[in-house]
Amino acid sequence: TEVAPGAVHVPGWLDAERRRELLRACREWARPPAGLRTVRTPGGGTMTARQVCLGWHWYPYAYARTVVDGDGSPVKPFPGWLGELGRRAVRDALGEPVEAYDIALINFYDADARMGMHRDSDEKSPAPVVSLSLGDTCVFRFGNTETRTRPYTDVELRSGDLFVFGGPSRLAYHGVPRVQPGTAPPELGLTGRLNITLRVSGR
Ligand code: MD3
Ligand code: FE
Repeated sequence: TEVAPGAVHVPGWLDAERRRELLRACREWARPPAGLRTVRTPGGGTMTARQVCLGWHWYPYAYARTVVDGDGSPVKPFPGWLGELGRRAVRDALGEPVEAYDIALINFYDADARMGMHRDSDEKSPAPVVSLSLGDTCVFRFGNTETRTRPYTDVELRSGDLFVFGGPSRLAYHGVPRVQPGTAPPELGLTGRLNITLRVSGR
């Protein structure tokens, strides 16, 4: 479903085996060193979703090769198989080829976590962002390129969903106003929500 130009939602895109594989991998990546951390913004705020990065380390508002705002370790490598999954996602959703992905940001949301309206503009490539969701359903708010306010469209993202943001949607404001606790499919064995975004650094 095209939610806006270049923004395509593909519910249930990940098959059951892929969901289990991705969750197992996320649990590995969450472990220290360079594991899951709480992100603090320069204004003194704290992000409620905790994060781990692969390939390039994101911190507000730049990329580095080490966990400059955490334990200082080198960022974990970005695996080739994850990049191939991202390229297949873009081919399926948009029907166009894409450069090689080299960044993954993995956000873990517990029942109370949310993400305020923001734009992702720290990457130097216009390549589409690939988003994969696991666990609890969330309300995802997809806005416009001008303001963090209305007009926006609220979409539920469920376990196994793919969302691709390319073209004019690449720089749209977006956020996660809430998670719906206890909505994860029980067979996955995940409490909370995981979101994996794949990006091209352009470096
Ligand atoms: C639209 N993550 O990691 S996924 C983020 O569910 C982020 O964890 C949310 O926003 C999450 O930056 C939303 C959907 C998403 C991700 C990246 C985008 C939408 C996007 C980049 C550009 C435009
Ligand atoms: Fe974002």
